[in-house]
Amino acid sequence: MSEIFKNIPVIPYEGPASANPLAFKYYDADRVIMGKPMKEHLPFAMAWWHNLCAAGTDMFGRDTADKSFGCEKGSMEHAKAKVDAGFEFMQKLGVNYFCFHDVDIVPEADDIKETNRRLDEISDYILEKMNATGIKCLWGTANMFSNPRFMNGAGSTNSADVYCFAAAQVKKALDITVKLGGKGYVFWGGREGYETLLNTDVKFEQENIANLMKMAVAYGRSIGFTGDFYIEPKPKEPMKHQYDFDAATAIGFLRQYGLDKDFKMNIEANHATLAGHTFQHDLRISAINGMLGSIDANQGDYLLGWDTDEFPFDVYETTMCMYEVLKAGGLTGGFNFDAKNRRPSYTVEDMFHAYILGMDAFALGLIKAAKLIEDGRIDAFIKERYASYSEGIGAKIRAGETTLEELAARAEAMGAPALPGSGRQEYLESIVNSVLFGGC
Ligand code: XUL
Ligand code: CO
Repeated sequence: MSEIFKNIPVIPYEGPASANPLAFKYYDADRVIMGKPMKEHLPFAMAWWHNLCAAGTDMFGRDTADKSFGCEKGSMEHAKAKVDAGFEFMQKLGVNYFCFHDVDIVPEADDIKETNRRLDEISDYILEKMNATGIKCLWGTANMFSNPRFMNGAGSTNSADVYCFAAAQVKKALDITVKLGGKGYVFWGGREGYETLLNTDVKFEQENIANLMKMAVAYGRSIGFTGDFYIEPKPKEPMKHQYDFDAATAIGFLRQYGLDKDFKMNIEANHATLAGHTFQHDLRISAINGMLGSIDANQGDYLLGWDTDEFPFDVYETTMCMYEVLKAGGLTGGFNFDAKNRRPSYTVEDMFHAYILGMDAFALGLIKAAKLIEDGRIDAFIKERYASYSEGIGAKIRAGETTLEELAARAEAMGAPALPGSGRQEYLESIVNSVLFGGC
């Protein structure tokens, strides 16, 4: 097999002073941060769909990039060329994982039996490459949103026949994920929602989604899948309202239907911001519920109200992300670049620049988050902020040993409380800036 990205070398680490566009400035795989090498803190994954399939088509224009890899698109030869390209790409960057949808790795046929045959064939080929390179599968998923049959959803569809097709796709995607040793299996409910409540039975649809997930857990465990199932919350787009709105909503849903032991969250930065949260918020909500599983690493655009899937660039965001990840003791999953080049960045070099940007942005975030934690002032401030609960009546409240009458009597005896301590937001933000930029 000949080299595909001929003008691109293996990407070296050259340090912050380097001006080489094809070198890492901050991602130094073996550098130890808080007792662990960067590559273990940051198990990066390539998203098959954006990197090897998407070529720049948007609502107003066609492809700008050539992702044919010298083959006819839609053929099995092309599917195999994508495998070759993907593995060469990951090896050159030192990316050790990939994520895929069923229809990213093969062209979908009209007959599901033929699609499944193609999946068997391509997964044999992927497995060969995995064994030869040591690259692993982070997670797999089924695309249950592109085919017109899923216009009203997959688990939430009004058609029992379409529901069977959703089940068939989940079953096969699980087979392939297990065959490739995937650590996780994702449900992103792209069309699991509604356009109008006038035609929608929300309770009915949510029960059906939960049942599909229960069957997936039962089947996955029966074929030896020991990893985590993930919900990837997103509030809207393509549907007006999606049921997995954000981490809090998805966690409530999982608990309601008894799925919380098998599922965790796959938090995507741009989905959290679409829900009106920060990325950090959804990570924190997942972490405090013991459900921070994996991350779709990207960012949105503050000027645009949709899912732009940009490569992570904002180091404040990656720092606060890594702060949450370090505090949570790491991820069981990894960091999947669910991100695409901007449409005018259509060359092979751009594909590599994008991953270098993303990996460096997360490496910087990791370095700075570790410094914030080691600095200790933020933790100390938070501890002090709640100090009134560490003794006396506060400690009694925390222990759940008070009654409303007792507290009301205390309030009356006090007359008026002292104002709570200052939140000191500006002071805390200046600590973040001095940790981020202190060395200049
Ligand atoms: C779409 C999205 C998906 C999921 C997998 O917004 O994030 O690509 O990550 O289906
Ligand atoms: Co995603």
